[in-house]
Amino acid sequence: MADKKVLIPDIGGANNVNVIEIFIKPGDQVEKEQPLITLEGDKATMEIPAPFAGKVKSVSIKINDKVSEGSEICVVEIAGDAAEEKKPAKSNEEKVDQRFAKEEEKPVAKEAVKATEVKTIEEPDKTADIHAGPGARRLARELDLDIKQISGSGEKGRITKEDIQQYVKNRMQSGGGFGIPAAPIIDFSQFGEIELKELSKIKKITATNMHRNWVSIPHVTQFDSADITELEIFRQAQKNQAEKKGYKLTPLVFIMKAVVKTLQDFPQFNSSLDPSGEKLILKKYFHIGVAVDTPNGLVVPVIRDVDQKGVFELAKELAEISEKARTKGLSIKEMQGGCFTISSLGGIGGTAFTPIINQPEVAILGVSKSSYQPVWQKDKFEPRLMLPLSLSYDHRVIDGAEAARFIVKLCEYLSDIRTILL
Ligand code: CAO
Repeated sequence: MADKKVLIPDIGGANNVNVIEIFIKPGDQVEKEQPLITLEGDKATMEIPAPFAGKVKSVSIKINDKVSEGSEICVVEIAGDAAEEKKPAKSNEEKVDQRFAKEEEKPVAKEAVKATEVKTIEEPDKTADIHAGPGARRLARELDLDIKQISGSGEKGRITKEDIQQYVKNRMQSGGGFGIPAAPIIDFSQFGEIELKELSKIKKITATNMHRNWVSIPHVTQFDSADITELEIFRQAQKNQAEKKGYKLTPLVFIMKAVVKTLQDFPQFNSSLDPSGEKLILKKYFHIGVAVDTPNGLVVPVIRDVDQKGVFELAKELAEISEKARTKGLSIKEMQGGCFTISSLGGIGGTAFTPIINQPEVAILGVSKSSYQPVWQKDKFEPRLMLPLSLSYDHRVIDGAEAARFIVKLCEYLSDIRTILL
């Protein structure tokens, strides 16, 4: 065992060069040529590699120190054989250190300097003005990234390895991982006045989930319309009773009941794909997620055991949970465990939309605004209240014919709500 000082080697005559990165700390085991620190001069940055392997005993410099050739970087304890091997060359300890500095460090350090310089010469226009250490540049090259596209978070905008990792992560999230070119970064202020507004936490989470669901699930949307003329007569007759108790009896709770009945008829819609992609997990419970629009964004509380509840109970629960979602916020538990989601825009308007499946579910129902339509009945057109429905399904799990049968059956139940009792 012997302690060796590691000194700054010949760095091409540069003096008072800034230390911008230190990769070691006392106790670290370093390998020969492993980068110890990064220096930044006027025109280039360079990593100083370890001249030998060993254990770091102490680090003699700190970030922003100014160093020149011969400045001490650290003291490294080298193991028996390595220490012995070096000793015969010079008996004097100081000379051994000098030997390492002059004869071993120099070629490696020159290599490092050379690599940086070559990069600058090879691509003068592309990267010479980019503030990044050789390690970051190397990583960008290995990942085949254009370092000019990456913004640096380090001092003076220097690009760090973490910036590169974050850039890759962002690209993966924005579709880069699917071979889709990342969207160009545009400075909109060149076209007119703009304002930057931070997205709410809910909107950020929704964005991530929606994007993942959209790109990872092969979606197909099947459309149909349910004749809810009779259902509406029944709902109007019951509405006051609910209002007296302080909540609204909207079409949604009837749709929830009809959906559950249809899920019982078509169990593959009440399932999740096993992570292996080879099995279907069929659920024997019927928890329905309902998309709720809140000032902070979209949330999906889950109403549990809808098969065991009546429409009044569901209406009360829906009123309470949507109020909570809009005012106090929901707990994670209140948003977990859903089997199938209903997204109703019926209170707002529109004739159809393509809802995005709420993974790990395999289907979602979009409900649009009902309106009176002329429908051919035997020998004449009659005004019927028609409810537009949009069923998006995961085509890995559900075939088109099954989806068509599901929505047709759902429309039948809604056309004569008594049939859900059968
Ligand atoms: N057709 C016609 N009228 C409808 C209807 C439909 N499909 N659905 C609801 N209505 C009526 C209701 O009867 C109610 O009218 P009255 O006040 O006269 O009774 C009115 O529209 C408003 O209903 P509502 O929206 O308050 O209640 P709801 O039970 O239909 O929906 C909730 C509750 C929480 C789902 C809803 O308020 C909501 O947040 N919807 C938005 C969901 C959303 O953002 N989805 C998009 C997700 S994907 O981006």
